[in-house]
Amino acid sequence: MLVDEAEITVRAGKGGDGIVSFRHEKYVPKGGPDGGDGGDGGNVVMQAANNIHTLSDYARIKKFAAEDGVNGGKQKRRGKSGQDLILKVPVGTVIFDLETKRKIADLNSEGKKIVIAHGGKGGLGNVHFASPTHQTPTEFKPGEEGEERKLRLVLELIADVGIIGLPNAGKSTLLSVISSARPKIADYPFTTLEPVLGAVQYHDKKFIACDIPGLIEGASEGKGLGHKFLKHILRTRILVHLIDATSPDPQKDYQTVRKELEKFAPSLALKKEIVVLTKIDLVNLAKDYNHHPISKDSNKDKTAHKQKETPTTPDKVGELPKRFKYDLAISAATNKNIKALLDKIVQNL
Ligand SMILES: Nc1nc2c(ncn2[C@@H]2O[C@H](COP(=O)(O)OP(=O)(O)OP(=O)(O)O)[C@@H](O)[C@H]2O)c(=O)[nH]1
Ligand SMILES: [Mg+2]
Repeated sequence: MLVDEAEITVRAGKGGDGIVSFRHEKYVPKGGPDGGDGGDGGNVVMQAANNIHTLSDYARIKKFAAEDGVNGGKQKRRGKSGQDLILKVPVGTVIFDLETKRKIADLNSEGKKIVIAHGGKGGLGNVHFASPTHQTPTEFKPGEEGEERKLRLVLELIADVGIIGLPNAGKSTLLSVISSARPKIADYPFTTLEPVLGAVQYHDKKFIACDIPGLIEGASEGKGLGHKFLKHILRTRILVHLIDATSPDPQKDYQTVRKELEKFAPSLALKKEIVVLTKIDLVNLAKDYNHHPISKDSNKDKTAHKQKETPTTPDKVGELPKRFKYDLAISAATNKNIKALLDKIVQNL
């Protein structure tokens, strides 16, 4: 399961205490102060790493602490500093302070890191408190406590293209056709239970597409599965909105999903969208449907237009919707217009 949220507590190391000590050397019975300083406590650092894919490590263990600094020693020896604790998280992890709800960091690229809790400073040994009039100081400073924070981690996957649509629209099938990803595909709704990323190589362009579980009315408020995963398309640059061409009401299907996008996050609704009718191998291609190409002069639109003249065959289940506006009509089953779709995606990236 893709664990994409976790709540954890992190504690940085406490600084070591400074100590009180006096020199005891042969023939120097009353040596001066020589109590050393404590070492600093270790920081807690969070770092994005490509080889970590989920937050599952943080769902099981909830508390993480960096090493404390060691107390100072005699002969002005400074205690060893505590080691930093480096917590590796998937690229795309957003860190929030659980108490203030404020966003602390967005670890959106490989290697990006942040000190999330600072180690306490080591305390001063009594050697620092000596003066000509105060030669046997017994003062020292204890080490400072390390910072402790409660955090909420949210993974927002990094993808360029989000594939969205109602359950069973054919999203996973499309991803499996354009990338090497092999998401589960089946003829029933909610086959996909968690987002799947696929790397697409098309000519010299490379991009990441994300297939999310189907969206239904109320998804943004928690119905179905989609809402949990809408966050994973927040970072995409383009949405490919799939509409099942065999649907009795494509316009309604389209609006249902659009409404959920708008409710979930206005930024989602503002993203570029390519509206794609799919499964057109299953329908007759009506001559008078309202086709709205994005650009009139590109090749794929010619291909799309050609389709309108495809002769009807007896086993088709219905006709293409007449008044529904879309950019492209494809079939992931026969590969019809898949290249045209990839061209359109690449143009818009
Ligand atoms: N004939 C035909 N069938 C398709 C096409 N695309 C998808 N299908 C079929 O439609 C059904 C649903 O496909 P999926 O890719 O699982 O749909 P999905 O949108 O990922 O569904 P959820 O994950 O449940 O939301 C499967 O039986 C697919 O084989 C297509 O272009 N033509
Ligand atoms: Mg699916």
